[in-house]
Amino acid sequence: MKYKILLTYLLILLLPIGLKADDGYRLWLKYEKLTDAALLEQYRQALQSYCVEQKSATITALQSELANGLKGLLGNDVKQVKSVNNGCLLIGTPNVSPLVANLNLASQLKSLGNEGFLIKTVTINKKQCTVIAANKDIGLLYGVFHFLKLIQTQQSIASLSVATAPKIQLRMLDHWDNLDGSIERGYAGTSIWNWAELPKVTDPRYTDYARANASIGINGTVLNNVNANPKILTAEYLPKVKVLADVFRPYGLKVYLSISFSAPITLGGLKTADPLNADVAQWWKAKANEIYKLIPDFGGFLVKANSEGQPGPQDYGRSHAEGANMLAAALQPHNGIVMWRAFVYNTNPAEDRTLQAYNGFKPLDGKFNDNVLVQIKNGAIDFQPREPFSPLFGAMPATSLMMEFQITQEYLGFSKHLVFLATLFEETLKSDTYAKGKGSTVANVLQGKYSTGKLTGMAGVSNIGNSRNWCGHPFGQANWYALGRLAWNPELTADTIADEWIRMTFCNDNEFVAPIKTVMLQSRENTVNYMTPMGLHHIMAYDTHNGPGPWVDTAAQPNWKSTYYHNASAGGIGFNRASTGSDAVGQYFPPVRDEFEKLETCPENLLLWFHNVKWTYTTKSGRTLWDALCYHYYAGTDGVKAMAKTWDGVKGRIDNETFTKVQALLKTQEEEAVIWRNSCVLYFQTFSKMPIPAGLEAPDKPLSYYKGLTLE
Ligand code: BDP
Repeated sequence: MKYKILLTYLLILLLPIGLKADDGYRLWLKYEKLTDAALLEQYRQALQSYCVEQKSATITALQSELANGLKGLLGNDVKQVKSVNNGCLLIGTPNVSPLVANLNLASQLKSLGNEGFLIKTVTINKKQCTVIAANKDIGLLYGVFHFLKLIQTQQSIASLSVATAPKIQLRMLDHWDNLDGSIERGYAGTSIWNWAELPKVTDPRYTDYARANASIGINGTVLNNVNANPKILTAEYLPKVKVLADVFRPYGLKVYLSISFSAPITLGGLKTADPLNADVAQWWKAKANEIYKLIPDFGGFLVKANSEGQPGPQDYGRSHAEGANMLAAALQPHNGIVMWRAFVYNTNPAEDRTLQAYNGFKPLDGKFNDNVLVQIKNGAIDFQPREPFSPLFGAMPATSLMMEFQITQEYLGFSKHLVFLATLFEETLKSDTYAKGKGSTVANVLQGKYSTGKLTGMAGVSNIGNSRNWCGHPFGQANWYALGRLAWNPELTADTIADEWIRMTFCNDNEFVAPIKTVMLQSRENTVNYMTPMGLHHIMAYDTHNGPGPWVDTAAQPNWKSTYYHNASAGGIGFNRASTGSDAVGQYFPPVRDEFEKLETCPENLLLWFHNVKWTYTTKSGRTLWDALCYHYYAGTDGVKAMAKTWDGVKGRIDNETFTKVQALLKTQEEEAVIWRNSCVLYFQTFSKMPIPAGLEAPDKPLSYYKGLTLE
């Protein structure tokens, strides 16, 4: 017995430092001391000192990040020096730092713009050093984060030659935060912006927010909900916004605001918000001047207009372009921009909702001012677990287009389900629009390769709240991380991103990294399977979107009903969007159009998005549609079970606090996946009248039970 107690004590003493309780606050910037002694020695040799010859707020931020990061990772202080010696990390821009200027990097820096950077192993006065060079200080900060990542992920820094620059200009987080602290579709607590305390009190969390964004290259933040409260533009709120902009500035993070199009009426007391009215234009000009006086580098406006009840130019018979251009003219003298959302659809059930954004915006191609971007959601409906890419990408070659992804999991299990969204993002980005022939992927469109528009952008609707670990689910952080990485380089793979994130967030132990990467990469397909397989969509609980609701048949507008989308009947299931139906396929270029058009060539994971299919239709697996659908639902729940089992298997490899939290969340996910599966299978069975295939576990409760359930 005594020995047992002694052994337990010994084991506790032997636990590596990395296993101490972790509340997730530090995100992927943990900087825990490396445990591999040999590697540690190599890094210490290569990093004996660092040298920075310039000063600015960004440089101060960079120095503090570097000093803290290296102290954490290496376990010792790395001293700052004035002249280089062996093992020195030199950081600077050639126009300010003489030591960097001597390295003649001009030709290599030329193509890297304001935000790119070089990291190279160099010899200076016969001393072996590493240089981080850039054209601007912000490039240096990005370079330092990249360099720290190399160490966090335990890569060799012995002979480096990194040159990278962002492929997309505007890399944005959109907060749907309301001024009362609530967050539309937010599941990680309330807003991190404490409007009541601002501008007097500045929460240190704002700096950590900026650090995290800079570490992944995000350079813009929209602070407030697209369903905008006009008050954000008042003299009461703008000084609060200014304080946030001041905190974020050294980190290269610009502030933007969502505006309400009718603000000239609600705030300005005008009788109209007609964009062609001179007083209205003048009101916005004066408002822009007022903002820029406080925030000289203010980014601009994000606008939801004539969508879901929001005011807009169409209220006055004007077009979206006329509305956007009027605002753009007010911002243009200050170099501000307008992000005008294409998420616009009406209540008319006769016109397929998926057609409407394209039909409304394509005719406006070429009509927007140079400082306007049209912001398009990844799919034509609304952030579903799987949608085909929006046909608008590729359809507006004379307009600057930007992507809007949703990081917060409105339709994917909130912060209760582990769903790594990088695979969803990657699937969209890799989709080929064929706008300019083969290879015209959405990623290429977003890089502006085929456009005469001048701006490029990618935004993610944030999943951040004031919960201690920022995103609620510990794996929710990975989706914030993924958005930043893909906005910097939309050609990255989900695999690479998962690998980096796991190593930085948890550990480099391969017995952990490999299985958990598999979990992450399979997680989204599991969710598609237990929620909306084979192209089903928008069949979740009404309004809350929490849990299944395929039976939802009454709603404030017809195209909010589940039955509108799945069309299940004795004859089959799915939305006919082929040329015999709504002809949504006609919005795509051939050969995509032809592929979607025909039942035989339509990808089965989008089958019911484009077709109404008989229950007895033979799918590629040889199964009837009904059987195939059932198998997908069961594969989804089996997949979650497998994820939970894998997680159980890594116990002891990370801290217990995070381990038990994720374990409990996976349990909830498993339960909710079964609820999704049973609800959908039982409900659709009332139409197919076919048995659940033999060997699949029968639902334990009747449909009426599931219809009465409300998920927490
Ligand atoms: C939907 C959300 C709604 C948003 C809207 C939007 O349900 O809360 O306001 O999108 O993007 O996904 O404007």
